[in-house]
Amino acid sequence: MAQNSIEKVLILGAGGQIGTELRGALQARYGWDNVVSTDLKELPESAGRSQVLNAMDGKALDELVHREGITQIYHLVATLSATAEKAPLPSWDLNMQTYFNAVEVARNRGIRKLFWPSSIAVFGPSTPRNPTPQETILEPTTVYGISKVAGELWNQYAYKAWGLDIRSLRYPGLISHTAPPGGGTTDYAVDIFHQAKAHNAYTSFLGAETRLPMMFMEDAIRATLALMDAPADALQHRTAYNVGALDFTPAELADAIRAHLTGFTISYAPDFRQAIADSWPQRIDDSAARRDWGWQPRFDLNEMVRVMLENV
Ligand code: VAH
Repeated sequence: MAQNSIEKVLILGAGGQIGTELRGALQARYGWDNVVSTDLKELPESAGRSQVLNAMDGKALDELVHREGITQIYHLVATLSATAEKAPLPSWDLNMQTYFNAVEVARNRGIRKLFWPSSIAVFGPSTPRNPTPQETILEPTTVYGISKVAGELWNQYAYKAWGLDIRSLRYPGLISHTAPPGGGTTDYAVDIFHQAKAHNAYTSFLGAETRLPMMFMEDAIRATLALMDAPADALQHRTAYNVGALDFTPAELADAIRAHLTGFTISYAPDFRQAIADSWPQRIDDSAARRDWGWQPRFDLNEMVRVMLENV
């Protein structure tokens, strides 16, 4: 892929589940030296150009953006749903202050495009669950979900008031083998592979019939780059886009794993995360993403399971 040398890309939270894979895709697209990966913790050599940055420190962020001549920012910092419920106010502060720091630096330093992930967590018990439309009721019951609704509305405000080109996807549960589970309610669908390979058994913290929308990380990265590549005037939604790929229950996932790992067993011990999952969609209507910027998932359940078991 031809490298676009005029872009200089900054990733905040590059050590997380999405960042661990997104940084490679961005390096391939813009060139190894044109991507700066940052996180609160030191990143491995394999991350390429990187440095420690606390995204809560707006001054340090501004200095880095100015020094490096950054033109695009991918802001991936957040405390996810289950973890945020254990520390609501600090999680709100982290999710929102880092968001405002990124928006402020985008305004002051002429950042061309800013990506900020939203989530199916913006939906709540009053939202239609099957399927969940692009435009619908957003009454989340988690702090993480509330922060994502707030961010989506700020995306729209910043576009209309300041012309900031902020783009966002309501990611479903993301499944990858390159980063460990990150405190999300959907992360049972990541941990199950690690446990299956180690013990041929898994105890699910969600009940057998809990249907959730999911996506393999390769599809999520492709969706992110396709959204960022879309012409600005093609985007009809400036809050965030629904994107879908898969949906399954823990029982269905276990059956798909058992087709590869004979004798794999699953048991169920639902915990506080069951109530979070029960407030979320079961299936996503992503027709707006397919219409506006050509979204098309590639991984089905069996292909995702095959690749995960090969690589975990
Ligand atoms: C979480 N994986 O479970 C995240 C996601 C679909 C929810 O944002 O919190």
